[in-house]
Amino acid sequence: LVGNPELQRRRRLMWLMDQYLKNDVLSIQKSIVDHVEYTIARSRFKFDDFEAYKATANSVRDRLIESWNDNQQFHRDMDSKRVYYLSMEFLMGRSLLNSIFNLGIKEQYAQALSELGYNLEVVVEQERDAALGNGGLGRLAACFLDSLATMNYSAWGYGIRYQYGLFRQTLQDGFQHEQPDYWLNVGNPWEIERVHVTYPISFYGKVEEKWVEGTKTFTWTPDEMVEAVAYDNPIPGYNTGNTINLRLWAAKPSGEFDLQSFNTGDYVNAILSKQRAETISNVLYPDDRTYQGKELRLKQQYFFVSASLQDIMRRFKDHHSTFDNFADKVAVQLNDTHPTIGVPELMRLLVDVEGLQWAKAWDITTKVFSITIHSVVAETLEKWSVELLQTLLPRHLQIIFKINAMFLEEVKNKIGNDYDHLARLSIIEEGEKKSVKMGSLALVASHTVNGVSKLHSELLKERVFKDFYDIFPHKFQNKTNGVTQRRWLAFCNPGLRDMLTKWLGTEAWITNLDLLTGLRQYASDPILQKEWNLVRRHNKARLATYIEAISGVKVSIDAMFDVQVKRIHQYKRQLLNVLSIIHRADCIKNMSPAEKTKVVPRVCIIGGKAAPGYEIAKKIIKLVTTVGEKINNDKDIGNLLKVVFVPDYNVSLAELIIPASDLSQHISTAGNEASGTSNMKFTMNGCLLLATLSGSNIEIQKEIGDENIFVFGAKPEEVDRLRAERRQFQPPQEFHRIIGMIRNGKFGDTEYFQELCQTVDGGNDFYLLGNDFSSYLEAQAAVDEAYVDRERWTRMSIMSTAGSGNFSIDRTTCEYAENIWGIKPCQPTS
Ligand code: IMP
Ligand code: B1N
Repeated sequence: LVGNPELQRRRRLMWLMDQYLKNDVLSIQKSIVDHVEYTIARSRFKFDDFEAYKATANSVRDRLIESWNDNQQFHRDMDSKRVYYLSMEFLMGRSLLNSIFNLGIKEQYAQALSELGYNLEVVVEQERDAALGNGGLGRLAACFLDSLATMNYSAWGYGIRYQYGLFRQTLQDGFQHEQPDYWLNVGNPWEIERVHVTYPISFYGKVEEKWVEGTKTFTWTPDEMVEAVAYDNPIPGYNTGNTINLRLWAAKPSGEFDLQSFNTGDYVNAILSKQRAETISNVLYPDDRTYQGKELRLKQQYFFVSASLQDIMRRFKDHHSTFDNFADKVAVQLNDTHPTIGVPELMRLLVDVEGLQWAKAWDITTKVFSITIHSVVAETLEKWSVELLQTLLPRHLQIIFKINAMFLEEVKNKIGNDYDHLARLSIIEEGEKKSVKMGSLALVASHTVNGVSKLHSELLKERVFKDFYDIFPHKFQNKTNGVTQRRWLAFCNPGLRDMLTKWLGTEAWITNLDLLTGLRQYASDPILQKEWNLVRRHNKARLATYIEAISGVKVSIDAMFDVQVKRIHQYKRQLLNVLSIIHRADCIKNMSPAEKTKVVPRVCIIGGKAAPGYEIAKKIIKLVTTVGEKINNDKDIGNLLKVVFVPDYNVSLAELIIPASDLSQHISTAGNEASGTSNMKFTMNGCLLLATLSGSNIEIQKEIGDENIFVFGAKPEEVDRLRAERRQFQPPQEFHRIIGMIRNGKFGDTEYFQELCQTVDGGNDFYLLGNDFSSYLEAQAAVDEAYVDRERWTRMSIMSTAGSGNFSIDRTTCEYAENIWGIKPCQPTS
């Protein structure tokens, strides 16, 4: 041994790595102050709350890295099959509380900080949200990661490290203004930059065909090249060492083009032009659901998908010399059509770069990909013009044409030469401007496609992808969304968490949410009811304090907190909510003092962002704020009704609002919301739903029982007919009257609101506000009636929580793992 320096070195390394960081209070304190001094270079005698946050985060990061390293090594050794979740958006929110909670060291951190003179609750508030997503789709991706880690799957997320996340919303004079969210300005302790994990990503240029030894080969000579640099974000599972990875790519100028561009003699401009590379990962597109066909967006998609696939193949090749069992080790989930360019990219990498035969490569590709669709109508599915693809990704366009030709040849054998039918199936949309239908491309290449709620998955089969369903019925599945009960119950609602654990006699519900049904037997128990309401009042008080701080409006926690928070969209019908608020205010004003004593006081809370170019949505925000101003200052109404618009709704605000809500509204036109996920979060937290027959509302109703939810409005199967007949439909008098009030300037800005009012004029009313108005008001009356019966309301609230087990993302994840990905949980001890 003495003579063998290499063995000595290894011995020493083993000894040095022998111990993990300790998690007793003293060790944690030591690591926090060490980071104060050595990482952020402040003095341990003087650091503020923000610096305390940074030091704390860094000390948690050290612990995450330990389990991240172990976990990656374990799965490397096991050569386990992995799922790769490709998503343009990951709406992670904050990490500190999530991490220490999942690592099981929250109490120690709270005490450690407290003894140092800091308050954990204040410290966690210093963190900026990671808002790399628009709403439901991005938050779903984040919930998946939490669940995959918790349930010991081998999984990676791949996405883009946007410099600017979703814009911050401010209100000026009641109008939405957008501010850039430069979230990285203050540093991001949760990421690990991997300067050496980089891949070249090419754009533009031309393709040359050559015959080499009897086969045609293709050489793509690009005109632009950037580098994708990896940033790893460790995602800890709850109560397990399984810390998985979210790898986000940032664009950097590529070294490869130095020679060419720098020989021009124009050194400064050459540098400037290289800087443009970085714009690719600069900004998250703030539109959800509308597709715009912008070149930069396609560049972003190709950029992150190509980097991810190159990385996946590199990892596979570390262990395997051929691609024969690639599909046994790799599953790639496409989060909506956004990463679909991965299909021709994998084909290109396998055929052009790795030299596989087309047929072999196609066989692999179709075994690897599966896709989740989140849209409800074909019109919102992405299409890219052939012209743009030809310019930006010429080789991919060739591959897409070939995939299409082979596919159409195959279906011709089944359906014959019915050209209309073939045209509908074709991946290429013909017409004046040809385009590539990304949904169709993904469907042809994927072994499985799924919708996100039962109703939505049926709609995919019957409408959106009917032609594909007819020929590939076996590809279609449903996977109803879920949410993680760790973030959305256990740590955003600590009062309820402790109570659940006490009444169920176990904490196991944190990883097995079905156990909540155990609560049903106590739903009428006066002791539980009392404790339940105490917790709820405490949560409402927290929110009331926040509301007063941001808006100056004082709200009573005895009032019903009636909440609608989500992106502002016409189909989500915030306007319907506002109309009923105006109606309520008007009724109250016309009441006698005796009648007023019977009114259930309400605080109507509305929040959400409008896409910057979505004028109608912005007008809705202005209407809410104007109506709020008027009502809140009306002495005749007083505390019976308050209306608050909470600006900059984000994940952290959702964590404050959801546990404090009595009623929440999910009132999109029937069938128009693919699923919805905040409805699940509200239900889990004991908030009652006022809901239409849309998306997962239907499944929630089934789980918690008809008597515990307020459902109204048209049925999904009636919507087409009602739309077709809307010109003849006469909305109730009340509806006209309220619209008239807005039109006639009761809320000022007469001119500004005209266009908004027109959207619900008989012939225009696409989202059927007029049709559903009466039934909505009836449901609202039923809500009031239930609320005054405290015993009944509390029972309904308990039954909501008790029935929410099915909406744990863990259930969703298991279904994907078993029925789509073919992966099994696996961890060192099992
Ligand atoms: P839903 O559309 O109400 O089902 O919202 C889905 C989820 O997306 C919410 O529970 C939030 O976590 C998140 N979310 C929705 N809108 C926003 C937003 O404007 N900013 C950040 N997160 C949002
Ligand atoms: O995905 C959520 C669902 O719960 C919602 O019902 C659904 O509306 C949402 C383009 C989207 N659909 N489509 C998007 C987002 C960003 C973008 O650029 C489309 N988001 C949804 C989770 O399944």
